[in-house]
This record gives sequence, C-alpha cells and structure tokens, in this order.
Amino acid sequence: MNMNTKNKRVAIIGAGPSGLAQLRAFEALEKQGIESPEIVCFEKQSDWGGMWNYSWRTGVGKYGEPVHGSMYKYLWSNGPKECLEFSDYSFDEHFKKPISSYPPRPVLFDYIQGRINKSNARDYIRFDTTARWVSFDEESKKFNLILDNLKEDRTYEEEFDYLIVASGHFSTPNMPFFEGIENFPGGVMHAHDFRGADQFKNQKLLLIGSSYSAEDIGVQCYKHGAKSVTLSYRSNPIGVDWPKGIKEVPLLTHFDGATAHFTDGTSESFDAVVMCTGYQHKFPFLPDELRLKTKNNLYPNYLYKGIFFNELPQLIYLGMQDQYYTFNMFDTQAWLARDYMMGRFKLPSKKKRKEDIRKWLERHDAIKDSLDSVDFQTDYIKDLIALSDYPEFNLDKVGEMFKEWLQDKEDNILTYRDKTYTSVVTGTKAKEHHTDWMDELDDSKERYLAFNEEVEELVPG
Ligand code: FAD
Ligand code: NA0
Repeated sequence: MNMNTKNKRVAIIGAGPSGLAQLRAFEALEKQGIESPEIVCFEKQSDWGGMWNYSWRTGVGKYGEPVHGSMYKYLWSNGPKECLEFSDYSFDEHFKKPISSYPPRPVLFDYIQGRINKSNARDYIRFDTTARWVSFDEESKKFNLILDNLKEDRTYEEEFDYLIVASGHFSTPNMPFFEGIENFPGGVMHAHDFRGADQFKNQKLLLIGSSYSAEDIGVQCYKHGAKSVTLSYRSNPIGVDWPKGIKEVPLLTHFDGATAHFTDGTSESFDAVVMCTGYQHKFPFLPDELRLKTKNNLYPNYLYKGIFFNELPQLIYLGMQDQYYTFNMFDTQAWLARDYMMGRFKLPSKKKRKEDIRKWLERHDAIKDSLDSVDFQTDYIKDLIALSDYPEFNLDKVGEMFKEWLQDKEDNILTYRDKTYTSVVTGTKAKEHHTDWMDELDDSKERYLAFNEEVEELVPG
C-alpha cells in the first residue's frame, strides 16, 4: 500500500452502479495484491443497485426516507446494452450466451450484480443507512459524516479522509406548476412516481416534457393500452413519426377542469397527467460549500475530470453528468478516483485543473445536437481511460453505435429495440429477442432468458 493511503478511510454514499463501480475498482487492485484503504459504503435502501433496484413504493419508504427509485415495470433498456457493457465483465461472461441488445430492467439488474456478487463487496456496505450530514474540518482535513441507521433508529458519526458522492441525480423530481392544475380532477404525478402503464389503460394521458422519460413512458402507455398519449413540449418536440394514438403539442399554458390548454391555442381534456419534467441534483446531506450545484448536463462545472470537486478534491462525485454512457463511464471515473486516493494519480495545481474544466465547458457550450453530445461524452471517457488501467475498449465504435441508435429511434420509435448490435468487448453479435418488443408485455428475467433457450432448442443455431 502507498504510505499515503495507510490508515486512510474512504466513505462512499450510495451503492448504485456508481458506488458499486468504486468498490469494484478497489477490488481490482486487491486482486493485484495491493491493499486498499478502509472503505465504508452507506446505502439508504436495503439492497444495492440504485435505480435498478425496483421499488413499488412511492413517496417515502419503510423508514420514512424519500423513495429513491424512479424506475418502473416494463422498463427496457433505452440504449443498446453494447454501449454500457463493463469492459472487465462482459455480457457473455455473465449470461453464458448471446442475448438481445435491449434487455429489460431485471436482466440489466442481474448483470450489474454479477461481477460484484463474486467479490466480498457486501461486507463494505452498510444498508438501511442514510448519510444525513457532512462537514469538513479544515484543520484535520477530514470529513465528519452524521449517519442514520434506519433500522435501529440510531444516529452516529464517523470520520473519513475521502468522500465519494455516488447518490445519483434522477431521484428528486423537478415539478413545475401550471395554473389550474390544483383543480384537475384526474391523477397528477411526476415520472419519479410512475410505476407502470397498468393504471393508464383506456385513459387519455397527458405527458409534459420531451426527453427520455416522456418518450419512454408515452410509448409504454401506448403499448400497454392507453386510449391516447399527448406529449407537451417546452423547447423542442421529440419529433419522430408517432403512430396514431400518440401526438406532440406545444407547451401547456393552463388547465380548466380536465381540459388542458396549449400555447398554439388548442385544448383537450385528459384523464391523467404525468410530469416528465426531469430531476434536480439534490444533496440534502451536503453543506453549501461542498454541494455540487448544476443542471442536468454533460459537464457539470467545478468538477475536474468530471469527478474531483475542484475546491476540495478529497470530495469526489461519480455519475453526476447527463448520461449517454452509463456503467462503463462510472467505471472509468471510479478507477481514476481510486488511483488518486491511492496516490497513483497526482492532481495538477488548482489553477491548471480550473483551466482544464474551462476547456471542457467551452466545448460543451459549442454542442449543437445529439451527435455532438455523443462525441463529447466519448472524448470525455477517452480522456479518463488514458489516466488509469481500466481495460481499454473501442470507444469510437461505441460512439458510432450511439449514433446508429439515435437514427434507429428516429426511423421507428416502436421498433428500435428490436435491433441488434455487436459487443466491442467480446465481438459477440447480439441475438434477436424471441418476441418483437411491441408484442412483448412481460419484462421478467425468467421469460426473457428461459424462452430464449426454448427458442434455441426449437430453432438450432
Ligand atoms: P443511482 O442508481 O441513482 O444510485 C444512487 C444510490 O444512492 C441509490 O441506491 C440511493 O438509495 C443512494 N443514496 C442516495 N442518497 C443517499 C443518502 N443520503 N445516503 C445513503 N444512500 C443514498 N441508464 C442506462 O444505462 N440504461 C437505461 O435504460 C436507463 N434507464 C433509466 C430509467 C430511469 C427511469 C432513470 C431515472 C434512469 C435510467 N438510467 C438508465 C440512468 C441511471 O440513472 C443509471 O443507469 C444509474 O442507475 C446511475 O447510477 P448511480 O449509482 O450514479 O445512481
Ligand atoms: P428525463 O426525461 O426524466 O430523463 C432523465 C425534460 O423536462 C425536458 O424535455 C425539459 O424540457 C422538460 N421540462 C423541464 N421543466 C419543464 C417545464 N417547466 N415545463 C415543460 N417541460 C419542462 O429528464 P431530462 O432531464 O432528460 O429531460 C427533462 C434520465 O432518465 C435520462 O438520463 C434517461 O437516461 C433516464 N430514463 C431512461 C429511461 C429508459 O431507459 C426512461 C426514462 C428515463 P426542455 O425545454 O428543457 O427541453 C427506458
């Protein structure tokens, strides 16, 4: 162990994909015989997986904490799995056979758990524990964490040398107000509380927003039997060729009873409203001077290499950017964070770091469209991967896949999930799912995998 890390303590807040990536990064070093500092991961839920750990609950959880989960039933990956594959743990290694490019949530949850299940990572995680408050002592250069053991209803404090904030940023709703909404007679919810299309069968549904949640919840409700789906956009429509039954309209101005009025002068009555209006970066456990304050974008300001809080690099944020790349990006971030904490990666001066941030922000400002956005995040990960020993993967190829995916969605929003891609980690071409996505109403892992086997038996090769 590097002398700098001897007796050091690392706190990780959150055991979602980002927090787990941090645990995996240290495990990879231990496999090389290099001892880690003492690590404690605090997770307020009873299990790991973050968003992927589906919760039927809404509002508050069993212990009165805000429910973290925003995922819902019948959620299928919104991008090809080949774009998020861990480069040190392939889908082939996990499933032992090719699967389709767009698996449902339980299958991806299974995959995330696969590599971490093989380690003793659970031993490092204190579940049912909320990080309530953090402070930093300038003299000792240590973080003091106030923690709530929710099960025992016990509050305690501990000190750490490094703090990894991996608490996610798609959990606290951004909930706008529209005049008259208080008298809308139907249900009004945010996408955070959406748990599946069942309750909207035969209903006329209004969705506000024009990003991933609006698109996916809209298509899911259409698929599972909503009478009609209307998406109301503020800046730009999603703009694909919608099937009959889904349409886009400009922004809602106000409600009059069940009737919604839009800026183009049209109006229509609805049974229910879902606000697909995005999320706030919210860190209620952090004081002003340590808190990341940003909108959802590809390069949050004040973070060197997108992770080190420039004012105090002992504070590291993982996964805070808007995401094309997900699991593999969290890995590259966690590997670099680990190397910094191990003294293997030396930070330049604060001034140089600021200059580096500025360059990325300038490029960020010049982004014109989704294609630029993909290139931006691809280059960001290239920048990170060059700084650690995270296994290289063909990022240019993954970037191309993201662009194909964007085109697939534009070509047909209902069938893009039937496409297959080739892994850059193993070279394996994905298998077509046995059922067209639009006809597949069951998202269980059992059906997804077992039925595949049956099909293999029926149709050899
Ligand atoms: P999270 O998964 O949000 O995990 C954060 C963890 O921190 C949680 O377990 C939470 O309980 C814990 N936590 C928070 N606050 C505290 C605290 N104070 N104390 C202790 N613990 C705390 N990505 C994809 O790649 N493909 C998809 O198809 C996809 N679909 C998505 C669908 C939806 C509806 C949403 C909202 C996101 C989706 N994502 C998808 C993006 C998803 O956010 C990432 O895949 C991933 O879950 C982010 O990992 P994370 O660990 O950074 O955050
Ligand atoms: P998200 O769609 O929940 O995805 C999060 C949207 O909200 C924008 O369209 C924005 O419009 C709109 N909006 C915000 N305030 C508004 C207001 N006052 N009035 C009208 N519209 C408003 O959130 P964002 O941030 O992308 O868009 C906000 C994450 O969840 C994504 O990263 C995605 O990966 C994930 N997700 C994945 C899936 C699947 O994989 C499904 C859902 C969500 P404007 O005007 O700012 O453009 C299947």
